[in-house]
Amino acid sequence: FTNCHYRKDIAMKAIEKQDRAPRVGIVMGSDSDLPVMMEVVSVLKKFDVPYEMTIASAHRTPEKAALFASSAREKGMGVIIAGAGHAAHLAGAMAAGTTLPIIGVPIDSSALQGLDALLSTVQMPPGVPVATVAIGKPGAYNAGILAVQMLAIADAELAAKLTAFKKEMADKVEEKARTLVP
Ligand code: RP5
Repeated sequence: FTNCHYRKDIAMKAIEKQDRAPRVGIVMGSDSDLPVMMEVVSVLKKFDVPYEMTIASAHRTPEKAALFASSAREKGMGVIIAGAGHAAHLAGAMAAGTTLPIIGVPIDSSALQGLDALLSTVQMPPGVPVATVAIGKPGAYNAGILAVQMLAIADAELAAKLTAFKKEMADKVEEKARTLVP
């Protein structure tokens, strides 16, 4: 990580030691992506899903990125979430190196405010898909939910938590509707 204490503090919270095998891999191109990718961490913590998070760049540290992808399945991961900005090739690099599903988060770190990253992430060639979510924090949050939904296909306990989560959301909407429209 850089010497920026703010980022380091966030990273330390995310990289707290976990005693369970990771079920989700989280990778991002730079430490500057951390404030966005922490949205993923907040979702995985809410659902109590263990994860492994790292910084690896498709362009700056390609070997590290390739190793993260190729070793993910044997570590126990069921899905990888990759976030990157600018000409964002990290999610595609993950998809090239594993048969696990990949969720791509386009990060709004460039002058084009993430539109470049969105197109780079979503426009994968046939046969190598990346499930691409929205730009920035809302996308990272949804990437976390989507990862939990993928794991819940074969996990009844997680599926029950998702049902409760959906009810919670619906209740909040109803509560607001009752307040505004008596
Ligand atoms: C991308 O370039 C990273 O994912 C990040 O969003 C962007 C800027 O990186 P830094 O210059 O902040 O390290 O590769």
